[in-house]
Amino acid sequence: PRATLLSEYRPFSHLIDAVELDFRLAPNATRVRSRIAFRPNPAGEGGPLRLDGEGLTLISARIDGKDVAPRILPGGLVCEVPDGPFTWEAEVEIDPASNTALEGLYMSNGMYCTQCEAEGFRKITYYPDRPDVMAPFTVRIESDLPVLLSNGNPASREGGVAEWHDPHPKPAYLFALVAGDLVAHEDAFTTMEGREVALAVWVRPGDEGKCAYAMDALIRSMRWDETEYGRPYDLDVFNIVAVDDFNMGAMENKGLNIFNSRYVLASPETATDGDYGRIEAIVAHEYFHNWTGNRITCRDWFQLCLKEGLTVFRDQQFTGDMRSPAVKRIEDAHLLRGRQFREDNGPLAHPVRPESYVEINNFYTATVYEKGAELIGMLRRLVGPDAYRRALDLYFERHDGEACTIEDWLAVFEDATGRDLAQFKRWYSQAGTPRLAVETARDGNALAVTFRQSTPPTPGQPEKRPVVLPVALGAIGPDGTELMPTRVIEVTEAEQTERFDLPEGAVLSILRDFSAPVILTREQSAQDRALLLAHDTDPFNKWEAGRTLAKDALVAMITDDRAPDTAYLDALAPVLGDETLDPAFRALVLAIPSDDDLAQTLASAGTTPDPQRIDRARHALIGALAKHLEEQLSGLYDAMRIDGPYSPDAGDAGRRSLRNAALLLLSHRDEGARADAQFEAADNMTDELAALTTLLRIDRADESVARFHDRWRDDRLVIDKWFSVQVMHAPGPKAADVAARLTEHPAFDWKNPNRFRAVMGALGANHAGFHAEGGTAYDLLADWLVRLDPVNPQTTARMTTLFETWPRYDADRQALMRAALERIGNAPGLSRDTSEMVSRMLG
Ligand code: B3K
Ligand code: ZN
Repeated sequence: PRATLLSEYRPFSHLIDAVELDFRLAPNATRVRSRIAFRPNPAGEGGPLRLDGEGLTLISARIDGKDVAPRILPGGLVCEVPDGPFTWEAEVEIDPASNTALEGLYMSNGMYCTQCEAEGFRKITYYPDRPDVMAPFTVRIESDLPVLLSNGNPASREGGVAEWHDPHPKPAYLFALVAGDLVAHEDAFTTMEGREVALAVWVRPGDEGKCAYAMDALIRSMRWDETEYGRPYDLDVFNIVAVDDFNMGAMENKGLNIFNSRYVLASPETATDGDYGRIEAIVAHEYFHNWTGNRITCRDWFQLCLKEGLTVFRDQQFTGDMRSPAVKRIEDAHLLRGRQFREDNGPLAHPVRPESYVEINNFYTATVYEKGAELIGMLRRLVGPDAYRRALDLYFERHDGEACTIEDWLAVFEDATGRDLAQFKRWYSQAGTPRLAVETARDGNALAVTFRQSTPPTPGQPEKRPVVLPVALGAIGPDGTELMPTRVIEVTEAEQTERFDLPEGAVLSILRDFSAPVILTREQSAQDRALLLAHDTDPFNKWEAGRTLAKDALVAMITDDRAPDTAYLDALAPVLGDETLDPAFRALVLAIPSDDDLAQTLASAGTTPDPQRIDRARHALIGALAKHLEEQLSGLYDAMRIDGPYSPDAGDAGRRSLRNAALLLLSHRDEGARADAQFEAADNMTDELAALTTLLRIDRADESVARFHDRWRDDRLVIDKWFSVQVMHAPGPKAADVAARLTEHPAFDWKNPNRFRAVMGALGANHAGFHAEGGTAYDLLADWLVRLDPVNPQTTARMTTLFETWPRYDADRQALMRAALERIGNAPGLSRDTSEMVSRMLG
């Protein structure tokens, strides 16, 4: 299939004044009638009307009331049309019950729902399915099902018919329809403009007790967007619907957000602190899209980061405000390194604004989302918070109701601040993670700091140019006092030297708050790192110092068979015991770098990672840590205990994460005694699952695994966890067997994306297991991807990325992983989605 190119963008031939849709729902034969008022687009190039359409049976088509016979093509139709305005009417038939791809209109447990982004609307009716065609929609739904929902405000409800009207012009990707036997958890919100909004979270009967947290997160998001961005809600209702079969997290359809049920449903017994946090963040994210995405949308899909990068940045700010900004920043930077750096340093590297795609669904990536959010954060840091807010105000004022580009976005910043962003714009077009090397030279009190930036080549981009790097830095004295508070240096050249007046012994703290998404390389002594771990005033770099010490210790253990570095172990103790520090922060300090993180670190330093050695070294460090800090950990385990009812708030969640981090380490000393007791006594899923995970890690979990299943067999979301943890924490050589055995389990409903990911995603996340000798895990994954592809191309294509790291490994593993990819690539009738991914990975 041909690639779509950014350079080939042309406006659509027509504009749309109004859309009316009429659905008569039936599982295998739903009829959709459309009535669309078109008029020529003055900016268009004229010509016939071309509408997108896929898998539709056309029943009839009329223009201005007269039958027409459009030419049906693969992917759409073409029709001669009058020169002026006209009304298009069509009727099509579709088959939602057979739609396993979960794109367009499909069924999940007897309920109808839609997923249209990016190009699913064309599976519902013939339409210009592109984001720059915006129109107000009126939707009529006919069905016996009790709850019938669509976008906008309810207009009428009579007998088996509901009508909805959405006054805000929108692109088709934001269309949504839901019909089912659902119950609502209701609330209300009054906007800053005095609008009364009826809120509802719709779920299957029986789940209504698990909606309170999502509703609470929604209300807090609505308030926050008003106070922080001045953005009120703009309809009389806001509905959220939870569905079990969903390809991703959630979808921001106007006034009718549709969510994967795992990001809505929560109770203390069934959801972990991590689940609560993700629910809060995703509810906020989808809600924030109402302004950044819906009111102002994207001109074309190349501009995806315009809405996604900005909305991720906004949800990160929100979580920081609701919880701890420091902890949130560390978690986000950690996630960026784990997912986005991995992507950016492999065969799938692409710019934040790609310039070509075969299947756009393959570009909903960590680069577009998370690196896209980092670009917003850098802009904010460069112009300052007040100018950022002014620029955003101008963006909303200038572009409300429009479909925009990155050029529009940057122009707003240039106009609001007077800054030239020409060089900054490279961040949007240049793929790859910049390396920033720092060297210092001293002359008395004058400290010269030289920054050298370079970005390695990525597919299709051999040469890279310097980008704008806001580098936040400060300095700490040898006694731990702050010598230089944070200042931001703008590194714009390939090589640039800055001078500071700092006495002998001062230790620089560079890239505070992770101020740019780069890999910082720097020689620094273990003593200096320990000093920063103990005294840095910047929480990110305090954590980073501990992390670098841990990594250095691990790399020495892996490459030189060294014993665990006691300097690292000693440096941790005072931080763990510092009661002025947030327990959530201390838990992050206690976390050991993951196997994948170490593999990436070794690979980018030019060493071929050996998964078994990495796993052994990591285990040895954990053992040493547990032994060295046993008394302190035991004290923490007792001190962090919470008496009283469970609350998902950040304070309690932080205590549980520190306590459970201690539990995991202590299990290497007590043979799981504490974990056994905790598994029995737990009154919440966070503690129960942490205990189970701990027992799995020391390979003493057989009984608890069985008990957990018996306890939770009727709860889908908890059973997903049951599948996942067994594979994720299986000892390396056993992981593929455990996964294979679980795929035989009667509850392995592989067409459900959550369940499929629970097993196969966990296999990919078990580094030693996935890369175990002989490649059985690669083969198992490949077999299942070949099987899933005809059923659900989108989820299949997404999961092929588990192979994206193949170039890192030794020749044997490379050959095995490539062979697995080739086998997937050669599957007959392979989807466009998966074949694009496989060919990009094989290069
Ligand atoms: N915009 C949707 C993602 C759609 C993915 C399409 N394959 C969710 C979000 O980013 O909020
Ligand atoms: Zn989004």
